[in-house]
Amino acid sequence: MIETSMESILNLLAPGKPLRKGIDRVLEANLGALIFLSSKTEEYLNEGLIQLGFKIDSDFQPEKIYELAKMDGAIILNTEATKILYANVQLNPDRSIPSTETGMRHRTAEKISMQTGDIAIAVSKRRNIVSVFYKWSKNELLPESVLFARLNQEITIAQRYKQSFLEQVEFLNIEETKKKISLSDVTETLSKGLLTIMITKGTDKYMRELGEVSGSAKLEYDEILKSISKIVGSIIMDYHSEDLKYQKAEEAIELFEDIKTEDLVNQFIIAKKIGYDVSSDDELEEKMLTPRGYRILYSTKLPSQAIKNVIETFKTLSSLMEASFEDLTDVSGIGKRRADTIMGLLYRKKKG
Ligand code: 3AT
Ligand code: 3AT
Ligand code: MN
Repeated sequence: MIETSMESILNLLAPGKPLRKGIDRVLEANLGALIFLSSKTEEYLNEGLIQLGFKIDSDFQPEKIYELAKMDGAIILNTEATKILYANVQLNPDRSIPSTETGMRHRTAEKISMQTGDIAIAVSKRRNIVSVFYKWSKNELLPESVLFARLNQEITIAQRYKQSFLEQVEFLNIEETKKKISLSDVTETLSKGLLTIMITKGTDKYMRELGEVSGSAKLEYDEILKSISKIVGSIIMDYHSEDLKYQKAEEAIELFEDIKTEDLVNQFIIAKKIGYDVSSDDELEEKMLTPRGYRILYSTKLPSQAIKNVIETFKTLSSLMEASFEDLTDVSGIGKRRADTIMGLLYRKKKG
């Protein structure tokens, strides 16, 4: 993931980080603060953009922010928030810059951030909220308890989708042995899997803000993304109209990278993404497909090249199911141990 600037800012402000601790102290004491993370302090002083104030010049400590917030004016930090440079500073951003805020502290924070491209944080005394201004964007920091509740709520929703997806996969597992899979079975399964991934990914905004305190939700998040992406990817590779050349199953999800959220429930669009141009429900249900066998093979620890060789040899899961031990060991990359593993899998699949 690319680290955007707002992301690194929220990281500086994650619960437990020193800057956030300082701000939390200010909030608890019902004080306000205006904190400016200045990148060119000397230049700003010369331009009159900032007007001192007391020189502090010390390492950042949360308690100091609280003490300094008792004074009027702004507190100036370096951009990494590791040093407190000045306090009781008057900020004079360009008056002609428009602002959508009302109070002076918030207007000043918004304007100076637009003017300089630096970060300004307004801690509201009256409303007990923290607003982070960066260039043209504003983010309100939610209290940890609220973030935590929302994160857990959304992870719970993701878990429900995951469950429903896995039930649908189980249905595919059974139907595949009877060789009756319709295109609509496949698109419905993919739809559920892709929704699970999308909902799970949606929780990362809370996790970014919560940082290290995301706790077990973070583990669940990683688990869902890893396991579900692999299954969804191997279903795509099983049923796509062409044999795709991805090394890892989860890479196949890139076919859906540009799909709009609302299209994740559109069976025709999903069908099209996996290479089938259909326009009616009847076509979706009547088009019968045969899996190649990627999903069952990716469920093992076999290296992807060996999997590729097996698929190239047998083409479909049904002809793979007919393979003998010797047929398997004839495949390049498949020795006796691997052939054994595959035979065991196929045996269990035949028994249903
Ligand atoms: P007290 O210390 O409260 O008697 P003060 O002169 O220190 O008065 P404050 O800083 O408490 O004043 O601010 C009171 C209001 O004045 C709040 C804000 O609307 C306005 N204000 C404060 N600082 C500025 C500023 N730099 N530019 C424009 N308005 C300001
Ligand atoms: P609250 O929500 O009331 O905390 P506000 O945006 O309504 O914030 P105020 O006008 O009440 O802001 O001002 C509160 C304090 O903010 C007053 C002063 O200490 C500081 N402040 C306001 N404008 C400036 C400025 N231009 N430079 C430095 N400090 C300022
Ligand atoms: Mn006010």
